[in-house]
Amino acid sequence: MSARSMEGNNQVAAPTQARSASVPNTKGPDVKPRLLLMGLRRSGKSSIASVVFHKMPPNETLFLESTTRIQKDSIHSFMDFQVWDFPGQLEYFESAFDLEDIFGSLGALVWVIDAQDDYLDSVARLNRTILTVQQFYPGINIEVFIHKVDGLSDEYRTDTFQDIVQRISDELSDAGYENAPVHYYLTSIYDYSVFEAFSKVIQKLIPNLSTLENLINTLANNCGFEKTYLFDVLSKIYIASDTRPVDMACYEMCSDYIDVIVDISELYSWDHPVRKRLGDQIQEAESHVVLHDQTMIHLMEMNKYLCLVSVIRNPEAKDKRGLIDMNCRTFQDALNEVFSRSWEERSTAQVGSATANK
Ligand SMILES: Nc1nc2c(ncn2[C@@H]2O[C@H](COP(=O)(O)OP(=O)(O)OP(=O)(O)O)[C@@H](O)[C@H]2O)c(=O)[nH]1
Ligand SMILES: [Mg+2]
Repeated sequence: MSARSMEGNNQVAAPTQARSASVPNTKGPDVKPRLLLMGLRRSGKSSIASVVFHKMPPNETLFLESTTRIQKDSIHSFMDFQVWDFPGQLEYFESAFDLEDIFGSLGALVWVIDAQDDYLDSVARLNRTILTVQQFYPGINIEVFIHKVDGLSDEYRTDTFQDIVQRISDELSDAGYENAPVHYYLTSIYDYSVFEAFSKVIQKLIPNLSTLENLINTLANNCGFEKTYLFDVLSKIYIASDTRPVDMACYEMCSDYIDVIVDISELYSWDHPVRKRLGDQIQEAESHVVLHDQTMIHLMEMNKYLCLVSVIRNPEAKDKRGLIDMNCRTFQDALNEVFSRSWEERSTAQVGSATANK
């Protein structure tokens, strides 16, 4: 197993910058999609940003202080984007705020509702926000995170979900919006749901998503993969997958496997004084494991930011590793063409693009 070069590459490059809300810096050629995290105080906005983008262990969010200024995070990854974490209850529709500065950039508004608390006030504010945003910025996706559901029973969770959806859609249809782009997710930082939800939010902002999905579908069909995810290694959100139904257990397994490989890489990829290279080495990490039930997980690093993780249940797959690797390399070439950016310049050796069928 060559587990090199996974470590250290996927930095959230710019540190969190706290800037006064009244002097946003969105002018100029900065066209990064922007994710706005809004909602009432203590609903969990900063916790979500810290857990997903800064690898903070969920328990440590208990010590987060209340946000007093808009926290602007620039995320440099396969796609550059910004995450703005707002203080709760901020009256950004007051004249002190320039709406164009906040909503004027293509992206998503993520509204976080604390489902363990009384949510009526939050829903009312969200309705006001949606109506304003729809009026002036209809291109913004509105993503509602019904959050902290870890503390709720399954039944109560479903009831809460339905009640919130009903209250929002009633208000919107009264105002004449039948098909407003509002999507709902049940989330918690204590399981994978918040990563899954963020994956869906980010995917809507990727211009080439359907091309990526088509490529992954072709690869998965040719190799007999049960499920394939293209992960952003640092945040472990997946930016695309094949279009078969999402299976949370598969996602969790793949996500955990990335952790294993990153840990091994960090432990063993330091420069050993007496270690000699025996020959040319593949740049990217590549690894697989076969579990007790014969399920194979196959991981291949695609570039500085992304890795492809597949679940294979076909018992013959183990004998066809060479073919799987070759198909994944062909996929890698196609992927890097899709994201033709400077960081893929190193892939000079272009292999033929024929995909071999299994
Ligand atoms: N049970 C549970 N608690 C959570 C979850 N997410 C966040 N919390 C807790 O909620 C509390 C508030 O979290 P913050 O992230 O500071 O909330 P915020 O929305 O940023 O609050 P303001 O900055 O004041 O607007 C913290 O004690 C977190 O530990 C979750 O998914 N489940
Ligand atoms: Mg906060």
